[in-house]
Amino acid sequence: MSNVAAFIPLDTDTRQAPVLSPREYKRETRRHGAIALEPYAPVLGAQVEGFSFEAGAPIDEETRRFLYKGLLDYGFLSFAPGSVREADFETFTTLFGKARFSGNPQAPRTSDKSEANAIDSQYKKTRTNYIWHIDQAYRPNPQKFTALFALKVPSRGGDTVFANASAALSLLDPKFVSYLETLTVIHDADTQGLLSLAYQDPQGLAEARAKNPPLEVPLIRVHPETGRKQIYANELYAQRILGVSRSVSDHLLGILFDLIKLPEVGATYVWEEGSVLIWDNRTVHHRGVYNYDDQRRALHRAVID
Ligand SMILES: O=C(O)CCC(=O)C(=O)O
Ligand SMILES: [Fe+2]
Repeated sequence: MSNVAAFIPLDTDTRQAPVLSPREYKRETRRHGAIALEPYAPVLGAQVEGFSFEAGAPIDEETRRFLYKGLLDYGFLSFAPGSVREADFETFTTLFGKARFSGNPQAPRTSDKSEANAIDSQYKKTRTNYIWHIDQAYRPNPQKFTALFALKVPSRGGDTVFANASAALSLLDPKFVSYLETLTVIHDADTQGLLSLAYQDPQGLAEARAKNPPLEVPLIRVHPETGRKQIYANELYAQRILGVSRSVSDHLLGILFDLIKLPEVGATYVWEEGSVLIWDNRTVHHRGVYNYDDQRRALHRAVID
């Protein structure tokens, strides 16, 4: 019995084949001129050193490409306080694509002219950002990247946690992955109440629901730029896998959700005021950590296509 295919990794059975190798994830420091990308967690993220952004000061194309490629390869890039000023945040994000507004009544624009929205505990009372998800995975074309600027952070807690959903998938037996790749899942914005909690007025809610009908999506998605496969189903939006019984759907989704939560494939980002993080929404899943009572936590957020 040496060929037992284990689906859930990292228990005590040493016959399990899959072991994460940080080497596969190119975890070396990468440099371009004065800029260095320092790996953050073993299979996810890099902190950008020696870089500061000035709106109006041109950034050469090679530097922009270096950062863009780093974002694809590492899954997220973080920038220490002082690298990007609050007023320059939105312009900074356009290095990676085009910013578009993506908020709701509880996560409004940061100003009239801004495409960025705020996630501010002073007026955001819904808790859907604390459930593991991929942003907008209930829409046909979710954004490529999401960026956050930390305006106000609790004295302790309020981190954001990330999971490399390609690394998580790689822990499964390839034969099992081949089966999962044949399946689709219904994603719905309101599976955990994202819309019904955010929209208080019935008409606004009806419009938001009509704009975002339930969508059939692949359980496993392929990154269009890197070709890597990723667990696409997530707890915030997945309803059920099609073509199997409710029980099989629940169990398969449970396996995938458990993998996303493994610390081995993840990174915990501890915010400081003024720090910025941008993630590849085609590589990672994420959620906020709600352990800061009634302290204020305010992030500015830009969605980039
Ligand atoms: O509150 C957080 O840390 C996560 C926020 C989030 O999900 C988002 O900005 O898309
Ligand atoms: Fe999110």
